[in-house]
Amino acid sequence: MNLKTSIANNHFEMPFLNASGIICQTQEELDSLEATKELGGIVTKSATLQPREGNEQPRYYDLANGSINSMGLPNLGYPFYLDYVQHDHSKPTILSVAGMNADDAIELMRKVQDSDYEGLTELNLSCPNVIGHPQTAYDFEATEKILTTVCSFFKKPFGVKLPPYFDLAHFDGIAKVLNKFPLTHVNTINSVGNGLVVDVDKEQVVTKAKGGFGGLGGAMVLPTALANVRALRLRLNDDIAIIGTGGVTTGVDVFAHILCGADMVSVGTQVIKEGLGVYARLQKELEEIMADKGYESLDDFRGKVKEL
Ligand code: RRO
Repeated sequence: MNLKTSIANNHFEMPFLNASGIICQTQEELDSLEATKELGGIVTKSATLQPREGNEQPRYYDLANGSINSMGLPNLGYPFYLDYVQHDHSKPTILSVAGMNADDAIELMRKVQDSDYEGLTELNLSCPNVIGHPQTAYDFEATEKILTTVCSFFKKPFGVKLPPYFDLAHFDGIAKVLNKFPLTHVNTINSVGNGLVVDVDKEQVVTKAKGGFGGLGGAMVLPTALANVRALRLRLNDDIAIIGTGGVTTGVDVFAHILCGADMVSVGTQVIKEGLGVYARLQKELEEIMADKGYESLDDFRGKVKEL
């Protein structure tokens, strides 16, 4: 069975990634990703210009059908992650960066451009949890403006991390913007922003920052994630790859993401629930469903979901 895949000139032995933010903040966590043989690549925590502690605790809450988080971008600051990705690794890296505003995002991309790093960078335009900062990619004009500036100087391979969209007009709108730029990939979806989980026994919300509003992930977001992968695959230029993120708990879910058009699939909440051993299970289950259907490579079914 061949599970190889690629994004631009970056070749991955396996289609599985960690979702940014999941076990990728510290050197020790990144080392544990590197040691996970079923992972095709390593994605860093979104790096900001300055190190950040993130939001007050509690900021992650486990649910039967997913999770809610209000982490608030805790990270060690971009120099650490930019240094990390410039070391030799056994698999490709994706350096995630997130500005607190447009100027920050542009400055971060300049730092990457000026470095010796030649791997993939991912500009996170969709963090839902920074107090007082809306998700950039819901504002198409602002997104176009940032990408126009970035592309005026950034000559390395990069993609963007998107929030989920919920209206066909919005899929049209964001795709029209993204197709103007030489992106390697889009990563869809970030968590479903500003959900609210209520503990009815305590009559209280479950996370501290922003009055309990936070990003939803895990099984409950799978249909939204598949819709975004499919809708963007139908609209984006063919040379823009898609990383499908959201709602994966089984190898069958990975299969569904790829069937909708994903080139790679990343996993967040389920890694928190189950640990890094999840990837061996996902690989086994993906290979089982592919074998049942007589498929030998991801190309055999990628993007081929049928309509009625
Ligand atoms: O750190 C976070 O709160 C966070 C980020 Br940057 C993100 O992109 N998505 C998310 O669910 N949480």
